[in-house]
Order: sequence, then structure tokens, then C-alpha cells
Amino acid sequence: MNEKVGVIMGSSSDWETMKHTCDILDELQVPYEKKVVSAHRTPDLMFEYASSARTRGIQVIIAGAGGAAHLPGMVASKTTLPVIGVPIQSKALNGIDSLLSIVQMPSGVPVATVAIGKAGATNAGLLAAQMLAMTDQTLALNLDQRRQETKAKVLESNGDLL
Ligand code: RP5
Repeated sequence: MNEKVGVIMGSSSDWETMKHTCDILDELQVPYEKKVVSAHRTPDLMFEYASSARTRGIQVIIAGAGGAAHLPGMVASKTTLPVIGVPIQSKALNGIDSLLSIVQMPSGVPVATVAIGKAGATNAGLLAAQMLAMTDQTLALNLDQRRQETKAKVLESNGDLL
């Protein structure tokens, strides 16, 4: 199966968060690849990954990074594929450093930044799926179904208030 989403992260220590992105893609049966690509430790690999992604068939890149989180922005500088940045919840500054590093891109090189940590990683998977669903009716129906299930769970949760 041709991978459509590239899930990359700055370190294997980010996997605990980024696995939530992959869980969503697995659930929705979106083909993806996953890889550790570091802006600071493997810059040449990062450039190679970003500049070859489109020709390899990747349609969306999701990049998770923490601390001085340059990975999403630097990847975005080397491709016009949409890049979604996931701020990892760092230990020193609780992910505020990651968030600000990723979100505050200069005009001209966009990164779609999601929330810090697990919620952001989950939403990154969903957002990538929603982008692909613009031209994939089956995926769009699966996303609709998921929304219905989410709604049902919320309505059922009223029983927990008793
Ligand atoms: C960043 O540095 C990574 O994205 C990670 O969140 C952070 C710490 O990496 P490790 O020291 O745990 O490998 O590049």
C-alpha cells in the first residue's frame, strides 16, 4: 500500500506522544510511514526526507518535536506539502517551548500547529485524514461515522453524572 502520510518525530522519546497520531491513522486505515528525523541531529536526513516526500507519494507530513522544536518548520521550508506540527510536552517547560517554536512561523512558510501533547497528536492524525478525505469519499464517510460515535459517547456520559 502506498503511504500517504509521513509521520516524523525528532527523537524516539517523542513516540509515546506520536503513537496517538498513528493510532488514529490505523483506525481510519490511512497508509502512513513513521520515522525519527531530527532537525538538529540529522539535518541532512531531514532535508532529504522533506524534499523527496512529494515524489514518494506522501500527501501530508505530520512532524512532532519538543523543546527547540525546529523540525516542522524546517521540513515545511523544503516542501509545499501541508505540514502539521505537533508540540511535544517537554519536561523543562511543559511544552510551551515546543508550541512557541512550532507555531510562530514567519509569513510564507505555513505549519498547521495543533495542541501540546496527546490531544494534539490525536488531532494531527484526524486533520491529516480530513485533508485526504477531500478526495476520498470512503475516508470521509469513516470520519463522519467517527464523529457520530464521539457524539454518542458524550450523550451517554450524562449517565456518569448520577
Ligand atoms: C527534540 O528534542 C525531540 O523532538 C525531543 O522532543 C527532544 C528531546 O530529545 P531526546 O533528548 O529525548 O532524544 O529534538
